[in-house]
Amino acid sequence: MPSNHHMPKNKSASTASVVSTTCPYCGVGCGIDVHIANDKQLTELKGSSDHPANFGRLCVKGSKLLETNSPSGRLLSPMIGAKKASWEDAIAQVATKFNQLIAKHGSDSVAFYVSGQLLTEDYYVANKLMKGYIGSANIDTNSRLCMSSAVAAYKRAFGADAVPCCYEDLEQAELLILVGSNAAWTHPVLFQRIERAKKLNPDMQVVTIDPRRTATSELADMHLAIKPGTDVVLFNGLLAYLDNHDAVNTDYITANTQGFEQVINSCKPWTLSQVAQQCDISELELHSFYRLFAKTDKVVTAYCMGVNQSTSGSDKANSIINSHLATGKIGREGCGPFSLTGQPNAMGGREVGGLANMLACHMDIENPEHRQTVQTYWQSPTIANKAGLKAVDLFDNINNGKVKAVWIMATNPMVSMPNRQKIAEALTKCELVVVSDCVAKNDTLDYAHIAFPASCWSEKDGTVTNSERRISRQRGLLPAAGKAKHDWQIICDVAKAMGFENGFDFNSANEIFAEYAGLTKADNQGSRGLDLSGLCNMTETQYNRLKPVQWPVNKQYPDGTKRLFTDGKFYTQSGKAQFVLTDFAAPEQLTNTDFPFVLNSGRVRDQWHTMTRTGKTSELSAHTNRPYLAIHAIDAQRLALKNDDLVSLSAAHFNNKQNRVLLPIVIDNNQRQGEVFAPIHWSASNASSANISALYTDANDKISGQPELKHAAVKLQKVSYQYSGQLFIRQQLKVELLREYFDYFVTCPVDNGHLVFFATEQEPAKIKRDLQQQLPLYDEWVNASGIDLNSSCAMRQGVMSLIMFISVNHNEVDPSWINSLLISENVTPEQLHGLLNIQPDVQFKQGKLVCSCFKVAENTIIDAIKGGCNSVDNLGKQLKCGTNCGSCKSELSQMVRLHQPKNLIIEEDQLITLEAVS
Ligand SMILES: Nc1nc2c(c(=O)[nH]1)N[C@H]1C(S)=C(S)[C@@H](COP(=O)(O)OP(=O)(O)OC[C@H]3O[C@@H](n4cnc5c(=O)[nH]c(N)nc54)[C@H](O)[C@@H]3O)O[C@H]1N2
Ligand SMILES: Nc1nc2c(c(=O)[nH]1)N[C@H]1C(S)=C(S)[C@@H](COP(=O)(O)OP(=O)(O)OC[C@H]3O[C@@H](n4cnc5c(=O)[nH]c(N)nc54)[C@H](O)[C@@H]3O)O[C@H]1N2
Ligand code: SF4
Ligand SMILES: [Mo]
Repeated sequence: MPSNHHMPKNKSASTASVVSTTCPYCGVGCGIDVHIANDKQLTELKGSSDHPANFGRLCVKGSKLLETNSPSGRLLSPMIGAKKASWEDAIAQVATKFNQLIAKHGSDSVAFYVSGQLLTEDYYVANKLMKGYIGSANIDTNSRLCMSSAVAAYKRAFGADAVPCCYEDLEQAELLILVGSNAAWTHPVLFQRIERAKKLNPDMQVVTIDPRRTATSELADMHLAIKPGTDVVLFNGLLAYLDNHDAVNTDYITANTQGFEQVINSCKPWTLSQVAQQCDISELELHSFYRLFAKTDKVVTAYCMGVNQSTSGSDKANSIINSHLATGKIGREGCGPFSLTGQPNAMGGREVGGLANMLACHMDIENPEHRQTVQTYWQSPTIANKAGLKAVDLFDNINNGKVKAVWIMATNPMVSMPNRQKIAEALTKCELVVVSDCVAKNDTLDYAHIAFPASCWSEKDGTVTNSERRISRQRGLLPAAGKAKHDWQIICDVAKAMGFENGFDFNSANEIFAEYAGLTKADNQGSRGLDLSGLCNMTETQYNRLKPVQWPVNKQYPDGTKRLFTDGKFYTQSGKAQFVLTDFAAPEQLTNTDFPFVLNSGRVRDQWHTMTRTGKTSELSAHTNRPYLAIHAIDAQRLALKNDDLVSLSAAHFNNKQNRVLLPIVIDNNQRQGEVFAPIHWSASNASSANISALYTDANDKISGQPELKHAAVKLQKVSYQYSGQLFIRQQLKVELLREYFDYFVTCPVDNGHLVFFATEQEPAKIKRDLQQQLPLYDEWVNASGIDLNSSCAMRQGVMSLIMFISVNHNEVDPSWINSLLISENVTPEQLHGLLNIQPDVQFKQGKLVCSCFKVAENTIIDAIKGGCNSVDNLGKQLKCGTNCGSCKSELSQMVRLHQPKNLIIEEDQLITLEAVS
């Protein structure tokens, strides 16, 4: 039992305890208190009121962690091919093959591709094995797709990958600019903190910069819907404006920075009218934004994937940093350029050296002294002396045969890397593909020769670092399921089997953390900000009790450090921050007459990445139960498309029918014309053709290597099938089977089973026959057919187990209605009649679910608004929606704006914007 890893807050009798841990999803890094009964059952969960990231709040993903923590779908045993294997055999095979390849082809013939969802301790040993023992730097991470531009920009400007700000700065700012961030959905608890700060300080201004209007823009006083990819122009223009209007801080520039002259000269050509034209926004809007920045003392610019995932991602980030350096809006309360990290431990990975172009603990591969420091500390047989392959290049080199074995941990590159076809080819060719994952099936596991079962949240034990440099403990609450082991254990076992007994003889996460903290101290003497010398010699108990703390933690700052650069000193050789020249470059994947639409991509509120965990529960699937392509009404009209029509998407480089992408459209004027948006979450594991990664090319930022995942050029073609339908079924059908039956499908969980949306050319009678054959235990089939409709129900041992509608006119029914009848043992004749003829009971005409916590749906909310409920607060009072996790509040605000009889809120909004301008 891992009970010695617990930090019980209270223990009553011997049966119940409460343990504090952290959420495994986003980079906000919320603390969570979990109630455990009898050391084995997680009974209740809530936000830790004393965790400085969230002070008790949780978003909907965090608050549903217990619902997604079931053992179903877990990988419980090592696998060699399709067969269960012993740990000994699986480890031995991996170690032997790695050693053989290294002996024959050199250390660069093998690689690790890891993840910002590993804990710091896992990451540390993976990096140590590759760089200090195998002797290659071929370890890269999915953070390449996520944070690498932000890292490159910080390093260029500050001499270190050091985030200057803390969360309080977001609340203390008088002007908060959110660039390429949909924080309302992606950093929901931070967003709620911002919302609250704005309420407490009505003078606080929020500006969002995003080609799309999003849930986040609901809070904004000003939204700049810039043309995608033009952020550098916007911020270079800002710098020119600031200089022209005496709004730069000359004292700060002189005392603490270098390179201003050159940069300002390069920005001067960006006049207001030129910026407005290039960014495709009005001069008036632009001017008011620039004025606001110039006149406001405390400004935070927070940015995320709309900035990083671009061929000019590093320059975008540096153009933002330049504006803050020029005005001295950094290193003090409520100020700074603040890159929001996506994954729970993207920051921890950056700390230990998880990227191919860094060494460890913020030391550089190219620096011989740093290499010496690390090798001496590790007492390792070797040390990598040149940068390894970054993600895109790594898969290229698997494809060209130079890299012959890859070990993928805690990431699903088949779905998340651009150019899916190339990733598939690489993994097919690769002599050895090893995958460590906690689930039994995802698109990448399909290619694994050997799969290792990893422990997951609630079992894993170690530390993570959130967006504000805060290290928190993620604690093991339960023993690992089945034969699963912790990632660090698996890595150490392989290392030992490869012959590296000495460096990997760890018995606990604490031992690894101690070694890591020691390395941050080695030869540091203030030269590196990442300094954990204050956490070096923790006992097991101290480690287990570790309170969330922000690095650096050292003699000078024993309780950690909120804000960096308060003294104006940076980690560059001169100690001064560097202005960086940032030239505007258009995205690489440009539209043309054949491929006229920009494809933008991103996240939906309740799903996490490739859905291996959040996709398990109906509660997180109800908000957005299928993938979609959002398109402006005018574009839709031009293509004669209406809501729910299926379109096939293709890109110039993409000519593989098997990998085609087929999505239903949603008309949504929050897109700019000519631009479409699709969510990233769906894959071949749950849909016929919804994984959009195939549409993006390898285009990536020259400096950071981060792929351009927000800007592809695509063509849309309407695709029609004669029939479409919904199949509700108790048991999950294999996707391979669904692929046989339907031309298009997507499957999601509902409370009492599964729902498959589908479209097909196959005749309803044939589909029914196939299903009957497949499901011999489903008896008592009843059918009805009308002009539009075929419906069928089937019972299994007297229980309603299958309900299917097939429609010619593509009509749909409300899933919650059907769900209420599924698994029912006594469906009345009236209900059956209603079912077969699609006549739902009145209470099931509510539309889409908006509030997942209290299950409040769209039409109920609209009725309330029309009935006079004129604010989010009042909706909360009347319907409870938005009053628990708050994730839906920005949508509620949007709905109030849209449905309120006199559109009062819009007028209020405009007033605020006008005030800001004047
Ligand atoms: N619900 C949920 N939350 C998550 C995650 C999740 O999977 N689900 N994942 C986490 C992770 S790892 C990450 S990295 C973060 C990502 O968090 P965000 O970056 O906030 O989320 P995205 O939806 O990827 O993209 C943000 C916005 O960038 C905009 N954008 C596109 N092109 C441009 C451009 O050229 N300029 C500008 N200014 N904006 C542009 C898009 O329209 C989009 O609204 O979310 C984290 N949080
Ligand atoms: N087009 C487009 N593509 C994108 C993005 C985009 O915005 N647009 N965003 C990019 C970004 S920012 C990111 S971060 C990536 C994310 O993409 P991925 O990292 O590929 O997505 P995940 O679904 O989080 O994959 C994590 C895998 O690790 C497993 N796992 C979870 N916990 C553990 C654990 O403790 N140990 C082990 N061994 N396995 C575990 C999960 O089951 C899952 O299979 O996608 C990128 N791809
Ligand atoms: S905001 Fe939500 S997903 Fe992010 S850490 Fe907090 S609870 Fe988890
Ligand atoms: Mo990310």
